[in-house]
Amino acid sequence: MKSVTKKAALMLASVLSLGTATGSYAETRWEMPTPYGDGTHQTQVARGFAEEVSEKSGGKLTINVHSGGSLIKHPEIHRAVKTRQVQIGEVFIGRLGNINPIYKLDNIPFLATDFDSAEKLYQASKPALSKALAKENLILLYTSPWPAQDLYSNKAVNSLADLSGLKMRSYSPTTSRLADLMGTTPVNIPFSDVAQAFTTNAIDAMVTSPSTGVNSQSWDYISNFTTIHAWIPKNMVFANKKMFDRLDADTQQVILTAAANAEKNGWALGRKLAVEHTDTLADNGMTVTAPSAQLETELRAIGDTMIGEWLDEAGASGQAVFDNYKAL
Ligand code: PCA
Repeated sequence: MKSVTKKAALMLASVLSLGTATGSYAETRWEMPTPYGDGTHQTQVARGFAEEVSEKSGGKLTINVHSGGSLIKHPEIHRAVKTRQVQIGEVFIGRLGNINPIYKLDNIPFLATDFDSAEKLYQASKPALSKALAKENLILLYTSPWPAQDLYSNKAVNSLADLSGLKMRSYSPTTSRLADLMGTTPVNIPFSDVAQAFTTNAIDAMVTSPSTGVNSQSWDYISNFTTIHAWIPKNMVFANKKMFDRLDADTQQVILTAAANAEKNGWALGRKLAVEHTDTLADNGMTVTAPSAQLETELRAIGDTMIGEWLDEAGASGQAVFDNYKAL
């Protein structure tokens, strides 16, 4: 089915099911577009969340997960939930950086590079994140992290000079800025096109998780993996506030509990896969190395620049989040 037709059919089905009384209650269906494919832990977490809601609500609310941009493409998911084309959705937070600087914080390099720090940064930024979403009539349900972002290249990278002039994949406004500061040219490529972009030389390098390498079998198209652990970005799942408010209190509570469980599950998986997937890359023949002292120093200096730029852009509320983080 063409995606527009499929979309229309689903929306019609949603409307019809609202009015269909089965037993003593009206059954509701929510459509949940997600950006990444079934092989990623993010989609597994989303499916677990949806199953828990369907089960614990006794079928009162069914959430249909449409993974890999199959119902709505990643760049459109945020707006689709805002405009109630769908009731709930998942996005990579950093993509929304141009809407509100709080979304950019999710991709700032060398601020929170291990999972303990990333959890603190999340706790420190959560009120501001929820507030930013509330302004758009959205309610934050859960976040789920990716393993730390490492460097993929076709040669050993001992210093930034080794990357000079290369085309670097970017996936958010912040990573485009990072590519600039690294002396590379940013090229925006969605996850689904990464393998092809490497084989057609549209890009020469990227910074992403070992999981994304494993999910796209990166050993087929790239040789080196440098564990720079630059930041730990997150996906978030949010619902349209009006649609949420329409549910009865019990169903709302089922969603909130399932969301808290999904968040726990996602964070545990992120931690676990960081190790497992790095091993998988090595097992499949990629050269996995720790960054040299020089590369590390150069990258940290870029991190300092970007933290400074973010604080300038985010103003007093950004400073408050930053101070909260430092205090934790
Ligand atoms: N994988 C996703 C986002 C962050 C990550 O580790 C991607 O590369 O698109």
